[in-house]
Amino acid sequence: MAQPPTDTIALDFTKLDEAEMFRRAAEFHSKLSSRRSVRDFADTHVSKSTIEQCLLAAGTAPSGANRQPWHFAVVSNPELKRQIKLGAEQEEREFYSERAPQDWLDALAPLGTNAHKPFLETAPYLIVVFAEKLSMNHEREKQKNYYVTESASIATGLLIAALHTAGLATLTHTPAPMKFLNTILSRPITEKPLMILVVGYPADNARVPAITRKPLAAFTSFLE
Ligand code: IYR
Repeated sequence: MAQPPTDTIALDFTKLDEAEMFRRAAEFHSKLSSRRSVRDFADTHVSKSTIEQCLLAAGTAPSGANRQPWHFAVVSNPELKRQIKLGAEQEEREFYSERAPQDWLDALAPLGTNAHKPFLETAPYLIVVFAEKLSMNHEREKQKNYYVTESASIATGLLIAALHTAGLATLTHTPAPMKFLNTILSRPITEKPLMILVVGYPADNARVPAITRKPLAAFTSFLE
């Protein structure tokens, strides 16, 4: 059966000359290359309105069938942050002492990570990203979503870029398993926790591991 025609609108698009295009692309790369995952946070207040603008940027992400299958639980409540820290540290203790194979522990050694996650209480915001496997349609019936992990991950990437552009530090934190986040934050089991984004200012004395990024040729192939 033919699909009914979809409403369309004119695309808002401005064509740039090549020099300007290159300049903007290089500037964006330069801006993003100063982003680092931070594990030492200050407890300095961050304005909610800035976080909201960054979330709006995340919400522009493309998604499977435009279902926008993401939920961001923005946690600044100290008691909830404390519960998340306790839950994450419990998982992490098991990870570091039992679950992680030696090769994984070896791979993490240069980052200096361990089961202690004080930043989960220090940082002003924890943004817990959930991917909505099912959502409600207009008739309040459950409907399956598509490319849920991909869509929510793209939105999260945009969120990280937006927060960095706004001058905030972030950490993607993935205690595994993460089901405890559904319980603490009262999210339905149809939502899969993807990660915790820790957001705030870095501590004054924050240090980060000396890492390098792969050169372009190491992660790209051009088939011309
Ligand atoms: N989730 C643990 C372990 C960890 C795993 C990877 I892969 C990292 O890049 C960093 C940490 C933790 O947060 O300590």
